[in-house]
Amino acid sequence: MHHAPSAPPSGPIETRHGACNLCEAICGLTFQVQDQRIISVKGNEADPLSRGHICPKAVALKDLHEDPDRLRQPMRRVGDQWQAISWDQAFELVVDGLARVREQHGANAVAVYQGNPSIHNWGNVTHGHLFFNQLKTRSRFSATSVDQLPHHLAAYWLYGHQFALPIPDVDRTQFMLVLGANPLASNGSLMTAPDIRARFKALRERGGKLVVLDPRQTETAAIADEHLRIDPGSDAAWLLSVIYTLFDEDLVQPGHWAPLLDSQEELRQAVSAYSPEATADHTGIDAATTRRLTRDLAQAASGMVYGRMGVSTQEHGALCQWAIQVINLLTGNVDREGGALLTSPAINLIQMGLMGKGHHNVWRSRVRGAPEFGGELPVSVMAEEMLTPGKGQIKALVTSCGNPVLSTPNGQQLDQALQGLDFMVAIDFYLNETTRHADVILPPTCFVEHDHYDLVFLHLAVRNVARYNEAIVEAAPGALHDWQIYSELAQRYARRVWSLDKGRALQRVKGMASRAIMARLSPQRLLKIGLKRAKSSITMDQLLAHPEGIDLGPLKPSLVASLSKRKRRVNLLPTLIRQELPLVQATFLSASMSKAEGPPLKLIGRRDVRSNNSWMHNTTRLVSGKNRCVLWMHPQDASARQLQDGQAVQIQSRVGQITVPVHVTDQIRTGVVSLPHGWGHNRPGVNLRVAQAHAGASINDLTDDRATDRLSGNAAFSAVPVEVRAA
Ligand SMILES: Nc1nc2c(c(=O)[nH]1)N[C@H]1C(S)=C(S)[C@@H](COP(=O)(O)OP(=O)(O)OC[C@H]3O[C@@H](n4cnc5c(=O)[nH]c(N)nc54)[C@H](O)[C@@H]3O)O[C@H]1N2
Ligand SMILES: Nc1nc2c(c(=O)[nH]1)N[C@H]1C(S)=C(S)[C@@H](COP(=O)(O)OP(=O)(O)OC[C@H]3O[C@@H](n4cnc5c(=O)[nH]c(N)nc54)[C@H](O)[C@@H]3O)O[C@H]1N2
Ligand code: SF4
Ligand SMILES: [Mo]
Repeated sequence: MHHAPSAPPSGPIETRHGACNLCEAICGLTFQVQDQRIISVKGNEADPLSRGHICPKAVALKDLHEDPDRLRQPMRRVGDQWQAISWDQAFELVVDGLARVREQHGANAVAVYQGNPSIHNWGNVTHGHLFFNQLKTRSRFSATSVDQLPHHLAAYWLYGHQFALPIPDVDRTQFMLVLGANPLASNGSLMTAPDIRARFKALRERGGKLVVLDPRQTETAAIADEHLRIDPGSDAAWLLSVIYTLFDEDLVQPGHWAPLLDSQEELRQAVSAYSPEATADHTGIDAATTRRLTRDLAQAASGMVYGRMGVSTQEHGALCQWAIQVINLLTGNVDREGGALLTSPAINLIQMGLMGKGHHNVWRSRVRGAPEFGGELPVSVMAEEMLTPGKGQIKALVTSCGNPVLSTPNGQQLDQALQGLDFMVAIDFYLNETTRHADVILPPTCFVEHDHYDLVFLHLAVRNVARYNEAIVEAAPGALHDWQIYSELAQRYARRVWSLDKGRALQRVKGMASRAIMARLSPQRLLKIGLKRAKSSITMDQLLAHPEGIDLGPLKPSLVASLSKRKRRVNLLPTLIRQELPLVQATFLSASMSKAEGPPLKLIGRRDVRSNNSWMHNTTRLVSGKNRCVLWMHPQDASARQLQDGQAVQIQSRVGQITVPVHVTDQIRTGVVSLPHGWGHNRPGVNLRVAQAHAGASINDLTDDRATDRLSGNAAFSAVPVEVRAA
C-alpha cells in the first residue's frame, strides 16, 4: 500500500465533495479526509440530484482505495507467476504483443472488450477511443450486448439516433408502468434517479400510480400499487397486446407526435392477432387486467412504460424496447412533461456530434453471422470467434473495465477460449476471473484518486444537473489514471504500427499529430474546451465553485422540435419488426411452457443493493452477513422436487451446471427460479481474498451463448431453461 499508516493521523480534517461512480445514480458524496486517508463517506444533502442519498456501496469506495489486493503496479505473467514491471516495460510489451498478432493474422484478430465501468470512468470516455480506434478491428465487444443494446436499436430505428433515449420523468409523472427493472435495488438504469424510493413515494403521494410487471416480488414491486407476476420472456407478447388495445379501444392519442408518425395503419394490422385474450395464456396476465392497465396509461394526465434489464436481456429484447417506445409515442408521452424525455446536459455529446447515430447489420460476425451494431458485435459470439479456426480468428484481446468470464453467457467456454489466446492485456486493477488470463495487466488509479465529470449518466438523469469533482485523495507517485494509460498506448501504438507501414506514412503523421495533441490533454482540459465549444451557460469556474453540483432544472421537451427541424419522420413499424412479427406469432399466441407437464424451470437474475455486477466483492463490508448467492424457488416447485430451504442444489442448463443453496420463498412466480450474477470467485489464479472467501457460483456458467435476441444479438439472460435437483 502506498500510504504508510504507522504514525497516528495528525493533519487537519478536510471536507471534499465527490460523486459515486459505482452505479448510474451517481450520488453526490461528502468525504472527510485526514493525511490523505478517507475517514468518512456520507451522502451530500446539497446535491441537487441525489439530495443526500447514499447506499452501502459508496462507503466501500474507501475499501477499494485501501484494498491490499488492488494492483498498483503493472504486472506481467510468466507461466503462472506474476512479476511487477515498470510502466515503460509494460507498454512496450503490450504494443509489441498486439502489433505482432495484427501483422501475423490481420487487424480483426485483435479483439476489444470494454466493460461497464468504461462509461462510469470519464477518462475512458475521453481517451479510450484514441487507442481502440487505431486497432482498426471489427472484433469490438462490450457490456452493451449483455445489457441495453435493444434500447439503442429501438432509438436508432424510431428516432434515428442510438443515443436518443427518452428518460422517465419520474418526478412529474402520474403513471409509471415498470417492466423488468428493480430500481430500488439497482438505483435506476437508463434513468439516473438517486433515491428512487423517495421519488416513487412522491409519485404516489401526488395521486400517481406505480405498476410493476416482474416474475419476482422485488423491492420495487413491494412498494408499487400493483404487481403482476408476468411469465419471464413473454413481455413482448404482452406489450403487443397493449398496442392492440390502444387501437382496439380507440385510445391512440399521439398529440404533438401526430404529424410525425408513419405506418400507424400498418402497425394496427401487424398487431391484429395479439389481442390480450390471445396472449393471456402465454404471459400469465389476464386480458381484463391488460385492458384496464392500458386504459389507465392512456387516460393518465401523463405516464410512461419503462422497461430495463429484465426485458432487454431476453429472447425478444429488441421487440420489447421497440414496443415500449411505440406505446409511449401512441399515448403522446414521449417528449412531454411527466412522460419520457431527452435530457439537456451541460455537455451534450449527442448534440456536439461526438456520439455516432449508429448503424446496424452493416457486417456480420464470422462464425454465426450475428449483426454488428454501431461497430460492435454481440459479446455472446466472442468465445466462438476465438475458438473457431480460420481467417479472422481472434488471437489477441484487450479488456478494459470488464470481467466477461463472469458477466457474459457461457463463462466456462470463454474461460477456455481466453486460455488459448496468443496475447491478452487487461486494463484493470484486480487480478480476477478474466484478467488472470492476461499476459500483462495495466492497473489504473481507483475512483477517489482521480477527478470526475460524468460524461454519460448526466445524459440519462431525471433532472438536468452539472457537477465536476476533483480527486478526493492524491494518487500514489507514478500511478497512472485510465486516460493516461490510453494516452500512452495510443501514442506508442501509433509509432509502432506507423514504422511498419511506410506507404501510408503521410496520412498517418497527420493523424498522429492531432491524436498526440488530444492524447496529452487531460479530461479536465477537454471538459473546459467542451463547455466553451458547446456554448454552455456553465463555466469551469462555476463547476469548481460548486462541487455539490449545479441544478439546471427539470427535463424539457426537445425531441419533436429537433426531428421536425430535420424533417425526420418516425416509422412506427421498422422493416425488421415487420418481418419479425409473423415469426413470433406461433410462440406468443400459445400457452406458456410453464403450464405444460414437467417443463424445465425458467432461470432469471437478481440484483442486490450491496452487490455491483462482478466486482466490489472484495470488501468485507459488502459481502458479510447472509449469503446472497442463493437460488430463489417457489414452495410448490421446491416440494415437487422435495427440496428444503437452505439445502444445496445442483442447477443444470444446456451449457453447464453449478451448485448453490436454495431459498424457498413465495416471492417468486411458480416455474421460475432466480439467482444473482457476478459471483463465482473460486476459479484458480484469482487474487481477491475476501471475494474468494465468499465465492458463490456464476449464473453465467448456466446462461447460454446461443440464446440471443435475434434482432439485436443481445444476450438472453431471462427464462434460461434449467433443471434443479438436490446436490
Ligand atoms: N446473468 C447475468 N449476467 C449479467 C447481467 C445480469 O443481469 N445477469 N448484467 C449484465 C450487465 S447489465 C453488465 S453492465 C455486465 C457487467 O459486466 P462487465 O462490464 O464485464 O464487468 P463488471 O462486473 O462491471 O466488472 C468491472 C471490471 O472493471 C474493473 N474496474 C472497475 N473500475 C475500473 C476503472 O475505473 N478502470 C478500469 N480500467 N477498470 C475498472 C473491475 O476491477 C472489474 O474487473 O454484466 C452483465 N452480465
Ligand atoms: N446494487 C446494484 N445496482 C446496480 C447493479 C448491480 O449489479 N448492483 N448493476 C448496474 C447495472 S450494470 C445495470 S444495467 C442496472 C440494471 O438495473 P435494473 O434493470 O433495474 O436491474 P435488475 O435489478 O436486474 O432488474 C431486472 C428485473 O427484471 C426482472 N425480470 C427478469 N426477467 C424478466 C422478464 O422476462 N420479464 C420481466 N418483466 N421482468 C423480468 C428481474 O426479476 C429483476 O427484478 O443496475 C445497475 N445498478
Ligand atoms: S446508489 Fe449507491 S452505488 Fe449507486 S451511485 Fe449512489 S451511493 Fe453509489
Ligand atoms: Mo449494466
